[in-house]
Amino acid sequence: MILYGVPLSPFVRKVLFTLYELELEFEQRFLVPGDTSADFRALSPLGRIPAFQDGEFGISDSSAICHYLLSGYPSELLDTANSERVARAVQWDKYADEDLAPVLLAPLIERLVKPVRFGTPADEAVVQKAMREQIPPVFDHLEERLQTLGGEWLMGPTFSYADIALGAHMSSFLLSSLELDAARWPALSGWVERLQKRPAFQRLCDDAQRFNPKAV
Ligand SMILES: N[C@@H](CCC(=O)N[C@@H](CS)C(=O)NCC(=O)O)C(=O)O
Repeated sequence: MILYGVPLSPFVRKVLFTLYELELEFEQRFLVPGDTSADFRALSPLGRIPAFQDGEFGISDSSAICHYLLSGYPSELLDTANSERVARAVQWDKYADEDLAPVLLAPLIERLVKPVRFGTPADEAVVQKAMREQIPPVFDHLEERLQTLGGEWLMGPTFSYADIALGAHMSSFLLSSLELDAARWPALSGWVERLQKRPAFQRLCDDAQRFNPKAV
């Protein structure tokens, strides 16, 4: 199996999280969005990362890749024969990509991508604006959902693919060295603490923090 992309991308980290939780062997080919190599463009015509190859089969899009892995390697992460659980996991996955990821993008670019990849400093005004205006409504919603669900994890007492999908994007918040206000968001803070204890999660955070830009 080959994973194309760099761990600075939260979408690449979603696939890394799944691969690490499933304990699968794979090779990583580091390339950035827009790379023009023919093998990558055959998998990702729009030049987006991540892309993935497994033997004859290849595909791009983090969710598509993860569902391929979840179906091919049965685990406790998702019972792919249970239509209700699959639908719920897809709902969380889409929420994470469409609502959480966009509000964490600016801090991620300023605090991680700029210093790690380009060696340039963060524009702190951009980070503070996101913290003040864009992030709180999304965290308020997550807090309300987690309190209503009342469990340890998003889909019950067991860690699941839903936690991977949301957790991969939440790692952007932590990698941007932002502080989660536990008084305002206690359930969300508890969930993040549980997430941080998972070796697979620690590993993908290390991958992003220690990423060597010369590898591209
Ligand atoms: N829906 C895609 C989104 C992937 C994506 O937007 N990746 C970014 C990097 S974080 C990218 O390649 N952007 C370049 C572009 O959109 O042209 C997925 O889940 O993989």
